[in-house]
Amino acid sequence: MATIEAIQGDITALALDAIVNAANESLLGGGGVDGAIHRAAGPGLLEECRKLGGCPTGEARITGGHRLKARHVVHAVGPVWHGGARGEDALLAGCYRACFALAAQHGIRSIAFPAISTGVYRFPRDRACRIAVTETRAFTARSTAVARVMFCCFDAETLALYRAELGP
Ligand code: AR6
Repeated sequence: MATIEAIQGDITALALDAIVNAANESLLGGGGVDGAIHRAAGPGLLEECRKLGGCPTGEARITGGHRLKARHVVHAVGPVWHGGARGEDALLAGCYRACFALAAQHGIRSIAFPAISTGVYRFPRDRACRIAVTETRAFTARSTAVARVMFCCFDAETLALYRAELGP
């Protein structure tokens, strides 16, 4: 059974096989966790991202980690929250599924996720947290590819949501 845990911290500091980026469709950087990852990884990451030609919402792409301690960055494009009637839940679930599919294909055994879409994209945090945990449990129940999943929360409120959802 995989280990699924929530921690509070800066995802750019984690020495796992992969960290996930909350990117936008251009994959060319931005603010929030995306900006932090690009700053920590150095210009080589942007150079590699340019070659990918973007990524639709609900999907993900993979690059190297460059100057990060993580070997890979999985760039997931979460939905912008428009009230919930524009397929936001399914698009966010699709992001998590796409990240796990890439992890399995690339031999990634440990991976950390930020709370995708819950910053600038305004997805309700509790709802996003339930989707993240549901998709993680579904994947780890059907595949042993990934042994460790970490939810890296930037603030204490988000950490509390994940801890409550994950249970004891
Ligand atoms: N480590 C972990 N989590 C972080 C970090 C960090 N260093 N920095 C921020 N967070 P956001 P989105 C948390 O806005 O909502 C960018 O401009 C943050 O507190 O980064 O998916 C992209 O280019 C929040 O809980 O991503 C896109 O245009 C979570 O990460 C757009 O923002 C996600 O917040 C994507 O918006």
